[in-house]
Amino acid sequence: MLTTVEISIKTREFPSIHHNVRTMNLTKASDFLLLLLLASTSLSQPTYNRSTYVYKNKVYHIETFFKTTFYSAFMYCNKLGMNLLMITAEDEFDKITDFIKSKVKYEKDLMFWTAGAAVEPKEFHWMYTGLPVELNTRWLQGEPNNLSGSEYCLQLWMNKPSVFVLNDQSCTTKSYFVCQTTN
Ligand SMILES: [Ca+2]
Repeated sequence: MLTTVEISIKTREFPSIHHNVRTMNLTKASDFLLLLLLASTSLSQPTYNRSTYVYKNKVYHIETFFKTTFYSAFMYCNKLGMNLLMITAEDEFDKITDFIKSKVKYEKDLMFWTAGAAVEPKEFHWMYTGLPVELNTRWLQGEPNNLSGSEYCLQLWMNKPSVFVLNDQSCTTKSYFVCQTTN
């Protein structure tokens, strides 16, 4: 005897599950268990995870699982088919830092590498385009300072709770980083 199982699922969020449920006529308990497994597998794979942000025509990946140097962060983003972060507008700075603030807890020295590098001390350009970093109001007061003559890489720094600023930092310092889609 056939048993039809009706399960209410938001089709907009999980269209594949809905499709499978609607087309299955369950004949025995093993089929029902298979259905539950299918549902749990699909539910555990959302479209974007907590570290992904989309704004305008870019997708951003916020890496807070491990800290690394500017160089390794640069290569890691390339491995993902992405670039290290380039912020080219004031609204982009606000949006990406607001997203990070909504996802991470403040801690001392909470920093994120960007793709900014100094062609001369305190003169920052984006590595991928060669264009100058034009976020002059976003530097922490007194930065860039090229401390000890060794700060040639650009980072976002949450220097106090809910406040992000720019800072030049030694490229071998280990910190989190942000990748973005290439465009
Ligand atoms: Ca500095």
